[in-house]
Amino acid sequence: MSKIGDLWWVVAVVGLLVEDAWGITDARLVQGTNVNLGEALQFLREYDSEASRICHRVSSARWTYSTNMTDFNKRKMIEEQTLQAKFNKLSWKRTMTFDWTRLPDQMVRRQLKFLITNSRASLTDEKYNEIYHLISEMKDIYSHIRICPFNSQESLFCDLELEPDVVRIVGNSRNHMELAHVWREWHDKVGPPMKNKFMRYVQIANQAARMNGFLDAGEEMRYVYEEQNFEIEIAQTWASLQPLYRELFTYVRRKLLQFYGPFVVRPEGPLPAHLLGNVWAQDWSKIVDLVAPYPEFKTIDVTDEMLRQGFTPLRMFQMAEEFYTSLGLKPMPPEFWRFSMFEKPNDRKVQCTASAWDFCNQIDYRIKQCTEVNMDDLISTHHEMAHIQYYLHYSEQPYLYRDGANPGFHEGVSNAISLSVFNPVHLHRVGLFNENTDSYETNINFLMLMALKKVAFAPFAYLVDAWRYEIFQNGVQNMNAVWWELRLRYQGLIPPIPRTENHFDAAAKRHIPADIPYMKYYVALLLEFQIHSSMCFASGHVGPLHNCDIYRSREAGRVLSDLLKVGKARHWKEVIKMLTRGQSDRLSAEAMLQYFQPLMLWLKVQNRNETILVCNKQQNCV
Ligand code: X8Z
Ligand code: ZN
Repeated sequence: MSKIGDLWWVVAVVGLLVEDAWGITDARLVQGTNVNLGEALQFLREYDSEASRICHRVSSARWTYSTNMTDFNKRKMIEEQTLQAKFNKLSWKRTMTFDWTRLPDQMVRRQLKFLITNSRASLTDEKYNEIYHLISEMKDIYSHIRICPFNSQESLFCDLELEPDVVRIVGNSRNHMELAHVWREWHDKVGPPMKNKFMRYVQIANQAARMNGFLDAGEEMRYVYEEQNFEIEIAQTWASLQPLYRELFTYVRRKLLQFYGPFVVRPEGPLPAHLLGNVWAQDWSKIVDLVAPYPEFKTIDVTDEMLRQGFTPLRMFQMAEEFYTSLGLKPMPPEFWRFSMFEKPNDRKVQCTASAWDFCNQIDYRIKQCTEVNMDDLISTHHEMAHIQYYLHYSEQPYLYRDGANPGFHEGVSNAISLSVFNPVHLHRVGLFNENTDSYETNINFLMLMALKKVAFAPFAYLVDAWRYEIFQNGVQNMNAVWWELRLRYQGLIPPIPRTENHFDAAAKRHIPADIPYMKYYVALLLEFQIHSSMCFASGHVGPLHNCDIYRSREAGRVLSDLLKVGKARHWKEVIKMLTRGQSDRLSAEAMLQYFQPLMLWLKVQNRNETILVCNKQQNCV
């Protein structure tokens, strides 16, 4: 450890307790003694312009690589990223010379706190490089896994990739033997080769966290939420969602039992994880055909109508822009139209996952999407453009505040917009859906589809980091047993084939080897409905929440832009307070439960003769 590090440890152990503006009592991140406000302001000014400049260079290099995947462009990107990592480490060291908690300016304290936290910069160069390489190696293993198709004896044909092959088979196959085969192949191939690397990664991440004064890396991961009771609050939201999840689960289990029979699905037990239409069983919408409440009523899909009307990718983006300007939000800047990638080019290899980009220079904003003319991609254009709206609205903020109020906000906002767009009432208004949107059966079908996406996702989104927190806290022995304990407790799932500690099934989800936090998706899920509900209230909507469309409501637009322009300048609880007109500052499942209320009533009737999944203390679900 460096000299500074040693000194810091002493100060942290002595432990001066300092209260910041939101009551976080914390001295662990204090090392230096400098309390000169002028110097801190000067440092932040320099940091701001240099960080923005470097961020611009990195995003340009990343964009160039993502839209033209050559070795040369990859090298350039890594060079820029390495420079950025060095800059971050230097900035961290300079920040550590201040005693930020004693500076007499709340905004300065806040920015310095962000600079210090969530960083592995406290590690020696050697360990910093080691953890960086471990993560790259794990990501590499993940992206190079190829699996064998069902019924193939020859390894010659073992060339199925996660995307699109495995994802497509798991979504479309209704042959449980094939599904079990693919499940086994994917999980058996991905986990074991990276298990040792992951164990070493846990060790170093914990060392970094402890040097920063945290108990372990899980506590450090949660610290970005700036809320001491974060785990308790979030557990309470899950407790209130659980009854809805259990009703959905019970209904889906009966439908799967009817389809696959009692040798595959236990009538009153947990569900095997391979039958739900998704590699991780996190989104069940691909099996909507097996579980649709009223199969004779069509589930909404406007793709044919879009094709009939001659839609193009460009027109889909123009339509999304018009959605935002109808709310009184901003049009896309000229650079957006000039430089974005709306379609998959056929002369080069590109990274096709849809994404929205902020080039950190207050001018350049782009979307990259291999758009096809279909309904999913229409929703995606609106979703990605919400990210751009966020970027545009907080562009005047200092660099360190140009982000969502907490890690869930960006996704939460974008998904809240999607709730207005993927919505029979809206699609009717924009002339894409001409069927009757009033029928009870169509509404229940629609809510079921949404529940398969959103309600089914809740326990998974919650448990991924619950698992990570537990591993960081209690160690890496029994990693796989702990994973399946949580999968059973929260999702009611068991593996389709026996597992041991030689397996490492959490690694089947990319965010684990890639070191990407996951709780933000759970937070985003709650926020999505909270934001939707507030905008709907502002727009004067009456009636069920799932029928609310904020299109053309300036009032809803104002609620949204007020939230967006704060960025991360204020604590997210203040932002929620603003959003709820002072009523609450908490993350809450209430809006989500209200949205699904008609489905909940329907499910209760369907399940009246069933044993609802219940887990006892040993986490045995019956
Ligand atoms: O990882 C993602 C996005 C990138 S932010 C593609 N998501 C999570 C997942 O795929 O598991 C979006 C939904 C949850
Ligand atoms: Zn997004």
